[in-house]
Amino acid sequence: MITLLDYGAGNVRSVINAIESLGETVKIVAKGEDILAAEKLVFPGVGAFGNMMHILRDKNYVEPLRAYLRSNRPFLGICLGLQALFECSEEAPDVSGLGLISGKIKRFVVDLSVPHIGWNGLNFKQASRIFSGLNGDEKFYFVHSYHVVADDASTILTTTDYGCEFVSSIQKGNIIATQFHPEKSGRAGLILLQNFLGATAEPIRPIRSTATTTLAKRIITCLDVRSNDQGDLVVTKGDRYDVREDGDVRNLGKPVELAQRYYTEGADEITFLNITGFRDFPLEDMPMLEVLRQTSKNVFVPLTIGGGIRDYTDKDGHSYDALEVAAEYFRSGADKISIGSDAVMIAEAYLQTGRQTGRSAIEAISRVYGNQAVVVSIDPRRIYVTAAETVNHAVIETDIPGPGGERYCWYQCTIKGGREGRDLDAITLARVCEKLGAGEILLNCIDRDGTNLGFDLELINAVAGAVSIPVIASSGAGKVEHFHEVFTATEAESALAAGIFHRREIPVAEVKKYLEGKVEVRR
Ligand code: 1PR
Repeated sequence: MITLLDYGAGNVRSVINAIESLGETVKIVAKGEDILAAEKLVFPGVGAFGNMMHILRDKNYVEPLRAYLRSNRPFLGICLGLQALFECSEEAPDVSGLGLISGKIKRFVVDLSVPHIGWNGLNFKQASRIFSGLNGDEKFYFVHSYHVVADDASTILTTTDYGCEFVSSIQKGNIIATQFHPEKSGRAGLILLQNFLGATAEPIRPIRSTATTTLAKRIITCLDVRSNDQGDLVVTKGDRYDVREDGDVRNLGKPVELAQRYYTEGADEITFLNITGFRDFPLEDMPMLEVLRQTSKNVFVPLTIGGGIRDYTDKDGHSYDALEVAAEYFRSGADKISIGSDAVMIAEAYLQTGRQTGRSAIEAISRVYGNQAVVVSIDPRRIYVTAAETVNHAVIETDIPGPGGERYCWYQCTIKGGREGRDLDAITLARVCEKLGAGEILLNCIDRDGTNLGFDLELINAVAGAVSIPVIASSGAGKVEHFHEVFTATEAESALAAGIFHRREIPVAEVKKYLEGKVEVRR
């Protein structure tokens, strides 16, 4: 029996699912005594350090947790569950941590995107039983803006390189904690978890084949989901966002089955977009939540869900806010949520008043779940102009002239799945959303969606150059070379594709095989 400390923020479902998939049962802590009575305690922390410590104090978990840790019984902390063990964090300078291990949590100051999101390796500093069965070159999933600076080198189990060498796991007696998420790290993560859960693994110190670790470029598969005219929930695919063919919604498969297939084939992340979310309200659209619940049972890579995340009042006058919608998604197995139409409305309101209200979906969700949990999905289309000064938008000079030979264009934001264009450009939207707390940009492109013509490199360079958060390049992938192109000609951290994977034109593994040796990928 594993005892799991769930303090109510973030995706503990994945941790439970991963542990259960290894044949263990999980008991969730309901009161301080449950912590004291635990035989093995797992503490997955997601979100913001200050919020986590406040909740632990409010629930009177701090002293039982300290007592448990002092007793040297098996403990596995994950992400914030690692950071909580230290004295304090720059994320919330007035809030103290558990102080079990001497050291601090600092924000990344690096010339790279922050948060550090994705699959990175480990430099092994000591032997540990949790490494049994690893060859040393595996990658694990990280998502964080702050990292541990430990005073006592003897506690450091592994480090990882990301513009600097930071502590990625620690061990002190039976207390083990990782900055990365084993429950989201595919097979390697499950091996590590199994080693923690079992008692028999021999301590080993794997040897890496390279001197430093490198963050992999991620390959993301995207499932656009909606009900077809028969009422079945299907994965569909648009051609420049038009998902109908001969009057019917294209049906490319069942969401849970396809997600499972992509996990097995090596996708680094899976994104579900409820593309009619602007009409249907997600909390009334239970099938989508069920898709997440079912998928997260067997798929151990990060899951993002988007569509309909906004404040809403139903026909009976019941009001929900975006935070409640997001909370339901996280509880059902999502690691990140993606906001599309509402992000445009939020940015427009911000640009009009110049004030942050603190109440927008982006601010509210990132405050509770952390910036890394909030993706903003942008649906732009090109608008050609004859000269840069003709519009009050971020205009780029383009190598792909318009129909009238225009050499300039701007990228107009749209809402409601491209149905409505707004007086806002994608570059400004990305900048504002980063300021409000978004942790990642999913950059679609209506002109390229479903065309197989390749990613819009000009768009990606313009947006990636304007923000310091990671950008996911999306729309237009038609061959393996397009992935190489987007990773070498732009700063995109990851590339998302849909049609080529759904139609089995190119399997995920083939994309990775082509990229191997050219750009860093997770094998
Ligand atoms: O606005 O917050 O309710 O979110 C709705 C979400 O649904 C948005 O993220 C929006 O991008 C998405 N969406 C809405 N309508 C469509 C549509 O296609 N009619 N899909 C849609 C967007 C674009 C990508 C696609 C890539 C790769 N899909 O996600 O997967 O373009 O495709 P490709 O590799 O085949 O070219 P809200």
